[in-house]
Amino acid sequence: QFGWTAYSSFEEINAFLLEQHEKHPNYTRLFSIGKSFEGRDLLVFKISRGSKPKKSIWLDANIHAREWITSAVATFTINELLNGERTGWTRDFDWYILSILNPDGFVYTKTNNRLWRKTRSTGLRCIGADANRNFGFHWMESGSSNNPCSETYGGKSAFSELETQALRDYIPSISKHLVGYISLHSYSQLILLPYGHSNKHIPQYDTYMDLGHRIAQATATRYQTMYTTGNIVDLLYAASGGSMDWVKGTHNINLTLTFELRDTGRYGFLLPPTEIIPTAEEFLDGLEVIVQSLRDGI
Ligand code: 0X9
Ligand code: ZN
Repeated sequence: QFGWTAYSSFEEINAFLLEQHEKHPNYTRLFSIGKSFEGRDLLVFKISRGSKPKKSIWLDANIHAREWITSAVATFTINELLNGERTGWTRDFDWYILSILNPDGFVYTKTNNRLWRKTRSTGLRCIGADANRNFGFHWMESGSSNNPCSETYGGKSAFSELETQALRDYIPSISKHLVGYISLHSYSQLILLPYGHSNKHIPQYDTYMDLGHRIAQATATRYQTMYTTGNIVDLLYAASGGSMDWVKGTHNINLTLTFELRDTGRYGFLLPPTEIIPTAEEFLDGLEVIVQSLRDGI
């Protein structure tokens, strides 16, 4: 029985996605946008009611292998959109949810090394690239390493990884309708605005800071969990080649956000399973603010 009181395996998550598609066949699709280095499918769950394409929201998770809470929140979100309290959000938007962007790394964290971060592509010396440094927008400009053994290795070229190639090749086909792109990471409880390559604020910075503050207010209502909003470089460090930056920079999508979910370091990546549901619930409280703003056409 699939649920959110424990972390699920790759197979369990895929089975859940298939089961949900079969339960709601008329308005959901489950399809692969490519394969990982080790040949696993990159499965997108699409929710689209009615016959006409609507404004679309993209959500991805587990680009970093050890950030297990992110795919748990992604599947929880799918469940809420289909069977829960948030089905109304599918009236106005098409949803694209990629629960596990780095399946090879995710499986490796289950079998070998719980704290693995990168992909599992083989190089001469070390394995894997940081997929969130591998996107072709200001690639290798800052906060990336050219040492293949580093945790933030940008890869041998931009989009060297099959997993980032899949996004590069798929996103253009939906970008016309895409109004929101959200990437889930952990941990630190942050709502991050682009970009990671420079400390220069985007033109709409004030608008998005205001939105971020309203999201943070919403995520705090249920359990008083505090999220901080800001520019990546202001809150964290310079880091170029991230997925959000590429989506924003090359496709000019209106709203792009990166969430760093719970916690602030007590458990870090090893967030206890008892925190999955609260983390997901408060994320959805925040997502409601995003959905509302996109409805109003922020
Ligand atoms: O360093 C990262 O990739 C992210 N933090 S994490 O601890 N989850 O690894 C921050 C993402 C910064 N995002 C972009 N530069 N787009
Ligand atoms: Zn991450």
